Amino acid sequence: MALLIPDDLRNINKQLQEADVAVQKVTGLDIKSICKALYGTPPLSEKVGIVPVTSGNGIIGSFSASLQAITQYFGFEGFVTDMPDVSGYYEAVRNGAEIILMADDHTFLAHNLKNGKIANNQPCTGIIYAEIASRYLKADSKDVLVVGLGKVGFPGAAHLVQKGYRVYGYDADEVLLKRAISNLGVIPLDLENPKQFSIIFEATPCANTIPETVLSENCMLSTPGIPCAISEELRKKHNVQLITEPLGIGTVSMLYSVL
Ligand code: NAI
Ligand code: 2YC
Ligand code: MG
Repeated sequence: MALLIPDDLRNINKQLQEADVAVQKVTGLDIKSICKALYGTPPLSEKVGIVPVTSGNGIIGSFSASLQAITQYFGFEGFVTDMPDVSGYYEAVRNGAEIILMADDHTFLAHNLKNGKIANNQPCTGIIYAEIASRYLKADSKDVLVVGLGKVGFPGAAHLVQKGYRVYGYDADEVLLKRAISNLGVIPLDLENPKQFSIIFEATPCANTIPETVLSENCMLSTPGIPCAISEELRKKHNVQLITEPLGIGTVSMLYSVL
């Protein structure tokens, strides 16, 4: 699993604000409204206990602090426990947490202790970035390209199929591409005769995964992928409307999904 590094999370509030402005520009809605459209109920400042976890590669500097900033930005009451791991979980519950947020190297979860609902960051991230992509006001058709059909990309592609989009897909892993074709009816992108798209959703841990040949002018690229899927030079050349952010958009999708 591709792990965040502290540098990805620098100025998380600024990154969140910039992403929110970009989402509003391309969809007409802010991130909170996208979440409300996706999941319904808005938050009532639920108490969110953020528990640092030391397993595996250990605590990522500013990960918990970033989660607290993210919960506050979206109207939740987040607090980070003093202790990590089991002691931290106990501390969170004892201090009135309604929702637990915690992550090891493989799973980042949100668990609502009141209603029992539980969410995983990977599908929640895929679904919200796909939803944002589907709401591009200047889309020229219902065609969308999905690059990366893994733990984030596949749920995102499934969401777009369910919304009635014609989903073209590509993944470097033949097995995962075949799975998306057979399970979702995704149309394999013909790299020999690529077509241009006004909506692109990318979820890979690699840079430069979007060939210039698929970019239409002013197209939208919605991508949680780190590093970014296109260079700043290519983005400017085709005036690509880029929606990307390292942690907050996926996290608020998790939180709304357990309300
Ligand atoms: P994954 O490993 O499950 O899926 C990535 C897929 O991309 C794989 O199937 C791989 O074959 C494919 N791929 C790699 N290079 C490619 C290329 N050049 N062209 C086409 N396909 C290529 O990873 P996962 O969990 O889906 O995460 C994807 C990315 O999203 C990672 O960078 C991860 O760090 C990031 N992420 C970001 C979040 C956010 O909130 N911004 C939240 C969760 C994950
Ligand atoms: O600081 C801590 O509590 C660490 N145990 C957190 C580990 C998070 C590992 N996951 C990731 O870095 C990525 C994020 C994009 C969210 C999902 N996976
Ligand atoms: Mg995000």
